[in-house]
Amino acid sequence: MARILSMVLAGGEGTRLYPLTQSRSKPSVPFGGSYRLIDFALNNFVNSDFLRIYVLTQFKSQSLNVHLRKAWHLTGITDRFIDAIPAQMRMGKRWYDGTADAIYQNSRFIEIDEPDHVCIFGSDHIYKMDIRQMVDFHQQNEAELTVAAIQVPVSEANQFGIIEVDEDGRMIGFEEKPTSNPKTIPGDPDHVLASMGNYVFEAKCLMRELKSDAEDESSSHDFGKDIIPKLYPKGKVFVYNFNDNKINGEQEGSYWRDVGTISAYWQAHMDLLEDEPPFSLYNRKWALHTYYPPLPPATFKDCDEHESQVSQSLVSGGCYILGSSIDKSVLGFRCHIRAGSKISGSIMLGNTKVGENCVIRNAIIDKDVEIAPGTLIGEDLELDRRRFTVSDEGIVVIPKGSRVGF
Ligand code: ADQ
Ligand code: ADP
Repeated sequence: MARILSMVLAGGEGTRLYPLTQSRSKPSVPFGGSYRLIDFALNNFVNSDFLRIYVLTQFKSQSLNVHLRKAWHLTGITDRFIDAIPAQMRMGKRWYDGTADAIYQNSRFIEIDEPDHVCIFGSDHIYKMDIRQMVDFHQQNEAELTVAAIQVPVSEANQFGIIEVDEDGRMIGFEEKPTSNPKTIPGDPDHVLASMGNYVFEAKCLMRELKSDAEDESSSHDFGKDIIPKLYPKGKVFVYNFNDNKINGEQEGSYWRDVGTISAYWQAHMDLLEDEPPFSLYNRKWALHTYYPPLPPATFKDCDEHESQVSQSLVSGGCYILGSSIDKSVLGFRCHIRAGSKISGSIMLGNTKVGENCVIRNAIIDKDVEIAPGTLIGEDLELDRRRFTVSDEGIVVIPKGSRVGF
């Protein structure tokens, strides 16, 4: 068995998710009622039996650190760890430049560990991947670098590294976020092959490339912008097709979502609420670990003339729904909704208090928000725009700790 070290890039600022990233980094943003974005990448490693993981943090990392400590603390067995590494400025007094610099500044950990291969993955996406299959593919090809890839619509090409591949799976072209004329998939002008930002490197190749990149003053020290474009013409760079990945022998539909914008974040929650969700939370053989606080079960009660009605929704522990209706919504821990309120198309990140007779539509409500009785949100978007962030699609976002309507 080859020795594998995993490094998860978890420093993303997540500016397009503002205000959800006002006090936490993007990987720490809550998702799906009980999870944080980083949980999906970490579950992929842990469920693939890769249990030696460094998590590289940078911006606003305290919320992420707390979550890692509570949810992902591996104890007792040496050589199994999930360790957060804050930026340590070993290579001079500066934060990380690009993603390659983040790894380079921590290359001492790779030297000490002496792995054969290093998995370098992002932590911003919702997906399931059995990483063993990608590492097997990498080893079979005796690749120096393997990049995971997925087909996306050509209209999204400017958000990704766009790959060209030959029939043996070898990379023969790569352009980071092309602004015009992206190379489409042969025979399919509507799609491009996008890098998922997940890499398996042969360790010696990685160290060599990082060192030479660090010495190049013109480089932005980024895997997508610098390392891959330089490496593929000279080295053995292969492309792993995510469509080939199976979870416990079954195709899980190749669901992979960047929830980097408010609209994508909202839509990915709505995906969870479909009758047959394209991303399932229920596969017991691919359990999605996270931190679950000690809370009572969600409670639904009727009161006076108000019945509680809940449909197409996910409701987390500690929620208390009293005589109100919840439709197509995701409620995080400890949300209390009072009589006569109607919640639809909304996401509450946790510890939300909603007073009597509120109407809340198409909203994302961050933690610790209190909403006064009779408040309308998502009904009059002009009014909401004056008070809150409202996305182009009309999703209203209420920042953490707000008191609304008092
Ligand atoms: P981007 O979407 O631009 O492109 P990037 O901002 O480089 O992604 O972030 C990648 C990962 O690294 C994320 O998980 C992020 O949180 C983390 N990260 C970013 N800056 C960091 C830093 N300074 N320190 C630590 N972690 C950091 C990349 C590739 C594209 C590919 C897309 C797929 O460059 O080729 O298509 O990801 O989403
Ligand atoms: P989250 O909203 O992401 O769940 P928490 O409320 O659990 O974050 O906070 C996690 C940690 O981050 C706590 O130690 C908290 O004190 C710290 N924290 C949260 N917000 C801020 C902030 N704006 N500035 C400094 N520390 C913060």
